[in-house]
Amino acid sequence: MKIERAVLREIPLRLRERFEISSGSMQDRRILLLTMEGEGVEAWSECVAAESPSYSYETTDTAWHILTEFILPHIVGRKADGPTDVLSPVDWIRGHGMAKAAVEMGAWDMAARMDGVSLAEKIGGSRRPVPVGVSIGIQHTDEELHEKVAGYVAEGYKRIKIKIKPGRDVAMLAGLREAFPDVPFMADANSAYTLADAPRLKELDALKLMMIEQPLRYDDFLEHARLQERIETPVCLDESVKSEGDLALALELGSCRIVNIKPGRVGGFATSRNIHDVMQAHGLPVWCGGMLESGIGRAHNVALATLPNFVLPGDISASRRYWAQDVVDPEFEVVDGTLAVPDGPGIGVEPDRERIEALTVRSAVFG
Ligand code: OSB
Ligand code: MG
Repeated sequence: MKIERAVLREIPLRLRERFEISSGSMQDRRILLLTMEGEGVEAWSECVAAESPSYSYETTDTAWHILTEFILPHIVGRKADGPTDVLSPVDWIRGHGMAKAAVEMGAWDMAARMDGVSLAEKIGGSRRPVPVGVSIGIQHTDEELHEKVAGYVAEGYKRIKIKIKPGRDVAMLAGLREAFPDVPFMADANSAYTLADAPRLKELDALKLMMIEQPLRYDDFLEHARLQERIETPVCLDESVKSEGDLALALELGSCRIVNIKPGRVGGFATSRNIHDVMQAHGLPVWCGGMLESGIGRAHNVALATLPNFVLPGDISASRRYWAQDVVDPEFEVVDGTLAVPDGPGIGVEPDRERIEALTVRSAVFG
């Protein structure tokens, strides 16, 4: 495949509600969208870097820098052997997986469109539809939290993820469990705790959570293993796992029993698939995480979640849970706790080109 031309754009998109996690909060997203043309098709992808370096060291601006200065000039106009070869000229770049993933995932969309098949089919996924959950940011009162949970349960979401931090954890979750005895809950701490908090995290065992996500440091494996030895609630890693090597270490040490795979965090679909396969071989489940994407990134996540070991509901919620108006047509809707997998070519949803053009605050063209 040959990418003849690429356009990187930044668009602002305001979340309907501020989203707060233990490491920061966001409302006004600055989203990078990438369009790549070649082989008679136009491919779309999204870079999931956030505005500030709290979840990851990457930001909208570092991704812009890496993509425009170091990646796109070297991949546009070059003949590649397919999506797994597109980034070969920039193999030397260390880290910056979110910037790299935007190109790699766009190349998969291009390959799918060239074959006239859906992105899900191109990457080998067959689960249809995909089960989904929702992630609720930190709420300041239990009343607000209970109201939100009741609303999402009524909308059919198959599991509810609650963001926690010290001071908004055990008592808050115990209250939720009492009010909603049968709802599948999980908690995500985004690294808000240390091993010294193990006794408090152990109290969560009584609440029968599906898992606790990334309780400890964003780059730590040993302490997660020590914690997992001491609690029954399965530990799920998010931030810590950015490569196959990270996963190997986590499995060797026993740092987790579940992994949240975000294709942007791990550098694209190829590594996502490798992580998926290794977890499957170990008899451990994975699920697809989210980064408050627009419909373009969401379409890529839906495709990934069709792989067989994505047995747990993902953080892939309806467009209207995030945006007053999404940038794709049709928008994503949740029906019976699932999202339909688009079956048109590539990502299978139409980017709203006019609106994207009107929203664009900066663009860079290659080729
Ligand atoms: O830790 O999973 C996370 C959003 C931004 C950064 C980190 C996380 C999240 C979410 C939201 O939990 C998931 C979504 O896109 O719905
Ligand atoms: Mg997380």
